[in-house]
Amino acid sequence: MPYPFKLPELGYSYQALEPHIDAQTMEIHHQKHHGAYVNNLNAALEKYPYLHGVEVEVLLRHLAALPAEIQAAVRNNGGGHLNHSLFWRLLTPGGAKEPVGELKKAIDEQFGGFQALKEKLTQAAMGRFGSGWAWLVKDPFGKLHVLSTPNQDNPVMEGFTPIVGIDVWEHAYYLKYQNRRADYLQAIWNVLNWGVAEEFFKKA
Ligand code: MN3
Repeated sequence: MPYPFKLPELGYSYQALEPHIDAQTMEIHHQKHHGAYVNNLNAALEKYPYLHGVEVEVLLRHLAALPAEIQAAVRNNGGGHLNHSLFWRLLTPGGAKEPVGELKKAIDEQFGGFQALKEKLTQAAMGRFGSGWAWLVKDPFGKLHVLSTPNQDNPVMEGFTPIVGIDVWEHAYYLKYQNRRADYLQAIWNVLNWGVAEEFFKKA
């Protein structure tokens, strides 16, 4: 959905991911952090009606073509909006707790199994200095990659399609885990919905 962008409903309660991700973190993360990205993105685009029909993925793929004065705002807030919209979907309660279907097959073939993928994703997430994201992505030629991005950059900016994204900004875990990013990353596997990841993989 293009401009005006709206904060999507989670589709589940803020408590739903307890005890792995606490309700207060979810509420602040969704309403305040994601809410601010949406408001700031809309504010940046307000003066540019010719961009009002454009989806956020397309804006992010073509940042260099945007008016110079809004490139940074669209990168940070458009990225923030897209990243979190994907993240809430991937955390939807229920679903498979490990890879299924076509995605499982690709992970087994390309990484040697789920355990090996988990280790790679955890490494990418631990290795991201400061704020950013760890990702499982698909390239345009059908291959999977694990990578990390700084700040709110999304892999679509580099031509990849996101399959799984893990938010490693401190706001995603600090209230419950404080500085212990590793503990948050251990807990995240309990709440990732691999059925949704499989949908993203098949659409890519
Ligand atoms: Mn976040």
